[in-house]
Amino acid sequence: MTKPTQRKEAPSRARVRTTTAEATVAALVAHGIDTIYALPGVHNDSLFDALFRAGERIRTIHTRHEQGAAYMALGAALVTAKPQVYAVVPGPGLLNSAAALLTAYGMNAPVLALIGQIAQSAIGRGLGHLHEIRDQRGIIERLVDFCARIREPNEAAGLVAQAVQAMRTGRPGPAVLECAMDVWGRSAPAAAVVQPLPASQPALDEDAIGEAAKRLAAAKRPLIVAGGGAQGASAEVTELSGLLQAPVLAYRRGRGVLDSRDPLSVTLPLGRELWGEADVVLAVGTRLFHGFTQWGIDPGLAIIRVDADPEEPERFAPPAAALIGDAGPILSRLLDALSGLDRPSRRAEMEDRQVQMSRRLAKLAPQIGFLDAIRAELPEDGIFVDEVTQIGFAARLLLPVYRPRTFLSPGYQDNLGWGFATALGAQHARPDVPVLSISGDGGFLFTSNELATAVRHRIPLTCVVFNDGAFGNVRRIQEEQYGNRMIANDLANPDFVRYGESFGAEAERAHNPQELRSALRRAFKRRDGPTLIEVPVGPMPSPWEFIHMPRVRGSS
Ligand SMILES: Cc1ncc(C[n+]2csc(CCOP(=O)(O)OP(=O)(O)O)c2C)c(N)n1
Ligand SMILES: [Mg+2]
Repeated sequence: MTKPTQRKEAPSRARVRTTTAEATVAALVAHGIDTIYALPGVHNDSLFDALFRAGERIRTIHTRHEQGAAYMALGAALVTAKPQVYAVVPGPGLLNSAAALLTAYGMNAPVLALIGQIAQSAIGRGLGHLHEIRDQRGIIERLVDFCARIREPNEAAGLVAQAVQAMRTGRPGPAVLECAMDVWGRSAPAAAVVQPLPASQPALDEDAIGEAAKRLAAAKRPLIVAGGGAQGASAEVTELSGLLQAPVLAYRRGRGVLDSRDPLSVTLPLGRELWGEADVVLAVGTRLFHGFTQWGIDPGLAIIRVDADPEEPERFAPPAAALIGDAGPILSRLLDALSGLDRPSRRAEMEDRQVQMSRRLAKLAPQIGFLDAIRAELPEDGIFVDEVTQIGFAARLLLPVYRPRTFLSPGYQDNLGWGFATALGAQHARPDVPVLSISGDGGFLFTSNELATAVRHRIPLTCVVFNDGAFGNVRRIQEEQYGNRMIANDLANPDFVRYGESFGAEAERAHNPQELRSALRRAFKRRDGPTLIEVPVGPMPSPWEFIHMPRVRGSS
């Protein structure tokens, strides 16, 4: 096999030529990228050839649909907090991956998409070339903040560096590099390797820190709200919570920032009660969607925002203080400013309130039974990937989460079908811990074709499919709110065990929480390929009264 060009043997640098594809791959490697999730096609043939010739420096994981490649990159980005890359053909390839790109945007995940293009000179002319799409660039620009086209070999390294810098600067998020099919293979004298560009951080605003510290020190009922932007600042949030004796509310993306075993750790329903009582809210890396749009605000509530995005704090209502930048260093500075603070413990009060809230939530008993089984078997550092399904909705409220980045939830897109393929990427990027994907029978079939990818690449993901033969959530809404007029909610399913086995996955059926526990124990021991566990279930009690809750303060 031909190995990558050994520069040492080249007579002089000027005579070494590099293609755009080779320069792009070299730049990705220089940025620490070791995997590319991809689905090939003629527009990207030269890119795949460069990936072949890069040998072990970068692994190519090919999927069965472009959405699988993009979701896998998303899952890998969420568990590693590092940029991850996928590559697909233009037009249909781009659009097939678009829901995942949209989700990456909503989740501020650093996913870099390499998207092919028709021949450079044909772009924009509407001649009907293979996979041509009107204004591909314009479509991409609606989806991500950074998009550029590599037009010649010497632009490649610089544009990769800019894309990675953009993904890491300010509010993180996805980026796209396009490249025309005739440009990938074009060569030029090799350019110097471009070093990664620093992600710029805004200077700490000492006045805002002072204002925030003053308000927090004087607060009688402080509440911390943690979102996805707090995942990298778990230690600081935990320390602040202890110092202020402030409960920490997390719902989907902030779960795991404060260990659920801490009585100050709360999810939505208790969080809403505390929101109603709070005089100061410290919002870390969160849009505060529930607070602003459902629970209400009034002049008695001062809101301090910590956010990577300078535009975020002003979006709904002007904050009492806005601290812009990475949550970790900002919260460290706040901790310094608050040192010596002594607050009476709220442990007994919070333990009591947690018990009372658990009594109300006990209504979700069927979901709780399965979640208890999952938590009992999933190790403390195991990763749980949720879905838009009954067990997923309940997990957001009830599954104890012990560490940051171990609970993946799709945020405000809440797009059915994200779970299995995202979990596959998470498991590929973190082979050292078990990853558990849960789905409904509806959501699972969105990306279950990627079982073939899991088998082909020996990814030991465990997936549990809760099969109620329906888009159960839709069905319950039709029952309760539309006079039982049932439409488009019943599902004809495969036999999931035989389906899984036919791919070469291990598969079994579990009929209750105890059987699920033993099935999970077997699955987590298996490290050479995927396991599918089907759990037949009936309708489950609605979680929505604990998610969409009425106003607790202010007037509309
Ligand atoms: C991309 C997308 N399409 C449609 C929906 C609307 N939707 C929300 S839940 C749901 C049904 C989910 O069915 P299933 O996965 O079987 O879970 P169940 O509710 O039965 O537990 C649908 C269609 C969505 N959230 N996202
Ligand atoms: Mg279902």
